[in-house]
Amino acid sequence: MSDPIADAAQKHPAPEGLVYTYGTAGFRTKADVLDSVLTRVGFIAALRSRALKGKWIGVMITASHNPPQDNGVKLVEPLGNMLQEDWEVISTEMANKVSPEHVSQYYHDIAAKFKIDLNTPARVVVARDTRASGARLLGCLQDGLAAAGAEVKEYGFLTTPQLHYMVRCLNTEGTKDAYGTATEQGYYEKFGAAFKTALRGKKPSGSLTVDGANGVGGPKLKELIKYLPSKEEGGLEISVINDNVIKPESLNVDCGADYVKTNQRAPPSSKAGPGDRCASLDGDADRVVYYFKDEQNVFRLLDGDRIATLVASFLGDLVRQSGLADSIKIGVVQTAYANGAATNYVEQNLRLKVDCTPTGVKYLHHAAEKLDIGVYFEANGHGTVIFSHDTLDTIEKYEPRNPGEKEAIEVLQACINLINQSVGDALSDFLLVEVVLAHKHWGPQEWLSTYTDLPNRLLKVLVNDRTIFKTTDAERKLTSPEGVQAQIDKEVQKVRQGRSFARASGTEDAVRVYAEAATKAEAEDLARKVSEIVK
Ligand code: 16G
Ligand code: ZN
Repeated sequence: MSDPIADAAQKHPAPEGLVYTYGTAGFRTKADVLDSVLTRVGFIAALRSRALKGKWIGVMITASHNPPQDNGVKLVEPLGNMLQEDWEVISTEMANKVSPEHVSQYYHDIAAKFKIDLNTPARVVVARDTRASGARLLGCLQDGLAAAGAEVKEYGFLTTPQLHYMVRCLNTEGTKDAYGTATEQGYYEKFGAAFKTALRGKKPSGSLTVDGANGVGGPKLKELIKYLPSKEEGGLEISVINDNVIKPESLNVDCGADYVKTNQRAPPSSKAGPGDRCASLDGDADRVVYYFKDEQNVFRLLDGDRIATLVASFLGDLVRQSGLADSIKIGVVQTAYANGAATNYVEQNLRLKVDCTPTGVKYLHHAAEKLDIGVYFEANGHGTVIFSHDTLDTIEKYEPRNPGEKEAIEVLQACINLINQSVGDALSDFLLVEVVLAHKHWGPQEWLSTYTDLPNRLLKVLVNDRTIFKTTDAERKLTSPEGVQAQIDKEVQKVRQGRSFARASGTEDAVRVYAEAATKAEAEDLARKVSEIVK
C-alpha cells in the first residue's frame, strides 16, 4: 500500500547524527541540512491545522538576522501567535525521526493522540524571506504539505510579520474580529491608511533613512511607501538603503538591526549627518532599532527599550486625554536585558507597571495579553502593543464628552489599526514611532533625553555545557550550577547601581552575560568578573 508520508520523507532523508530543536524562533541552522526538516514541518503544519478544525496555519521560511548561509522555519498559530509549546515539542520529535517508516508512524501516532481526523481539511499559508536557499527549502516543504494533503496558499516573499498578518486575516475573515484583507495590497492599505489618520495633520520633521538589512524588508517597505502620504501631502520622507536582495550573500552583512544593536554603531554604508533619524530592520523585518549621530558626532542608539517607553508614554497620554484612564490600564513588558534606567523611567516617571519575562517573543506576548494595553519590546527591537478584547470594546463604545476627548480617542483608534497586533512588525513599529514623534514635535535628541541609559556590557561566554545553566525569576537568577548565583551577587554588590545575570542562549551554543552599572568601567569590569565565574 502506498504511504505518501513515508514517500515524501524518503525523498528528503534526514542527515544521520544531527539533532534538531524547535527553539525560541523555530528551527534555525545551516541551510544545507534543513531539507528533511522542511518536509517534516509540512506534515506538522497539516496536523496542527486539522487539530484546529482546518484553521489556517502559517509557515515562514527565514533565519531572521542570521548569516546568509543559514535558514530556518517557524510555524504560526491562527491568530498570528507563535506556535503553542506542546507542538514545539512535537515538531522537534518529528524533525528528529530518521527512517521514513518512523516518520509516518509518528504522524499517525500524533493524529491518534489528539483525535485528529485526517479527512478534515488542512490549510497552510507559506512565505519566505530572500535567502538563496529559500527556493529549495520551499520545494521540500511543498512536498511535505502535498503528501499530507494540505490546501496551500503561497505568498512568495513576505516579511515575517506580513505572513503573521495573512494568517490572522484568513482566520478572521467575515467574523467580527476581521483583521484585514489577506493580500499584500490589503496589508499596505491598512497600515498606510492608519498612518495617515494617526498623524492627524501633524507633519513629521526631517526625513527617515531605513536600512533594510539587504533582506525582504527593503522591497516591501518600498511597496508600502506607495501607500503612505507623500512629503507634499504632509507625510514622511523615507529613503531606503541596504535593499539589495539581488545579492543574497549581502543579507545582514555590515547592516541591519542586529549589526547596529550588537556593535553599537551605524552600518558603515550610512551617510546620515548629525540629527538625521535612521532605523535598521533585521533580515525578516520583525525587529527595528533607531539611531542618530548627535551634535558631537557621537552615535546614539534608540533601541527596543526606547521604543517601548516612547510608545507607552504616548498611549498613556491618549488614554488620559480621552477620559479613559480609570478603565484602561497600560503595562510594559520587558526582559532582563532592558536597561535599568528604562525600567525605572516607566515605573517612576510614567507610573506604569512593568512585568519581566524570559527572553523570546512568545513569553512577552503572553504576558502582554494579560494587560488592558500591553506594550512589549525586547531591547533588541522585537515588539509590539496589544489591546485586550475588553479594551477594544471600551474604546469602541466610549462617547467622548468634548472635542479634546474625541480627538484623543480617534488618534488612539488609528494607533490600534497602525499596530500589527499579530506580532512585532518593524514596518508598523517604525510608522508608530514616527506618529509619536510628530505628535510630540520631537526629534531623536528629545526622545533620547527622556532618560539616560546605565552603561552596560553584553558578553558571550563559551562553556563546556550550557545546559547546566538553569534560571529562575525571568532569567535574572541562576539556580544551577550551585553556588554560582551567590558569587555573581557578591560581584554585583561591589559596584554602584550594579545588576548582572547569566543565561544560556536559546539560539547559540554559549552563555550570555549582561552587566550594567553606574559607569562604563564598572559595567565592563562586572561583566568580565561574571564571565570568569560562569566559565
Ligand atoms: C530569538 C527570539 C528573540 C530573542 C533571541 C534571543 C523570537 C521570534 N525570537 O531570536 O526574541 O531575543 O532569540 O537569543 O522569539 P538568545 O537566546 O541567543 O540570546
Ligand atoms: Zn527577525
